[in-house]
Amino acid sequence: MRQTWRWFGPVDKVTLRDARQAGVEGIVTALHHVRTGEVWSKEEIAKRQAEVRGTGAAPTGLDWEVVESIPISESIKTQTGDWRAHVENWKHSLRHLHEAGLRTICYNFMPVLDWTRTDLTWEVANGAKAMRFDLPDFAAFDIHVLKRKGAAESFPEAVVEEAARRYTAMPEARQKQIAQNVTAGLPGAMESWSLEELRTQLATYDGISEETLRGHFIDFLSEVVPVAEELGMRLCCHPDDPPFPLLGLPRIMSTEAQYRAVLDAVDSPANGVTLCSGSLGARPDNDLPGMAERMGPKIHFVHLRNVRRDTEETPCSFFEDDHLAGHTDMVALVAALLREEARRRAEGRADAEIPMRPDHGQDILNDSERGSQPGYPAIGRLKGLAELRGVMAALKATAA
Ligand code: DNO
Ligand code: MN
Repeated sequence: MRQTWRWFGPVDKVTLRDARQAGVEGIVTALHHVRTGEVWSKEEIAKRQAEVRGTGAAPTGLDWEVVESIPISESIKTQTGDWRAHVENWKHSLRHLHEAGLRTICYNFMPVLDWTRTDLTWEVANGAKAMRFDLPDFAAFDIHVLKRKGAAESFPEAVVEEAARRYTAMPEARQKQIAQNVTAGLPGAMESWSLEELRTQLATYDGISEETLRGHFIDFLSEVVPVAEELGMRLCCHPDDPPFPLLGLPRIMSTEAQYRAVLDAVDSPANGVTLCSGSLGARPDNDLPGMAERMGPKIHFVHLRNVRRDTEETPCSFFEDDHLAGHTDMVALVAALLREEARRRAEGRADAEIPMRPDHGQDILNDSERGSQPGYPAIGRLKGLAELRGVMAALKATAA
């Protein structure tokens, strides 16, 4: 697998030089500064590409290999307002990226939120800081702080009771912190949303069921996939994180069956999957090595990360464990992905190598002093990548 690394652009506290020292082969980035819905211009793409490559005198030795992500506007997801223009702009961005030589495009179709956690710096036993989703804390926020209508009905009874107990003892600072953390995953969203803003956003999904949202997604894919196919590009959808409904919002990319429905609806080599083991792994019924095996031909990009669930129910609390710890059998998963690559090589495909990146890492050693993006520290990710690299090398050596 091709070892890649997410870089948030020149603002990223983790530099390309750091990435190089972590041993990465390629860069994953996006034009985070372009407003959602707008076209990515050729100029802005070229500028980012040059930044990644470095100058003549100081080349980084790296190139922009995967786009993550071209955001999909809320208008497209709800089919309101300027959504048709946004779809055209998305296609336009694809054409521009193609001209620049980019072929692999990751995106997600999560309404309102990207990844959601209650804690960004939860201390694990050895003192490292991990991201955590705590279901009772999240329920306390949803039911008692946000006071969302119907919130109590969306959690198991025992969680509702625990949430009430926690809320009674919850300092206001913690309530604020959860509210802030819930939207911290939004791309570039360093500023947090107010409760009012969040309520307004949630209201735009009133009456949008899982079925409706899937319909909107398929409509979107029916437009963009033919363009990508014609250009020889690969679109790959990142799963919901966590992979269950939150805040009353529908979630449609959380399970293998949901992926299958969307892959079958718009059948094309350009309609593919970003297999994110950390996101999907928060559900005990997602068998990651099996999913990699069965969806293999459609996997265009891989995020390797591991979570440890507190319980075996869905929804549940979980935290981001070390890459080789947690509940996903990472060795079995990597083995399945390497088998897929071998099949592609046997077919003589030029794109047999699947790009992977260590997705998130814990803050270890002096990571917290850097002020990097939550989940994207230098050393924690370097450690994850180094462990995964070892697994890949060992599996390759024993297969040979
Ligand atoms: C979580 C991360 C996400 C992801 C975007 C892709 O697992 O990988 O932030 O990058 O959702 O669109
Ligand atoms: Mn991911």
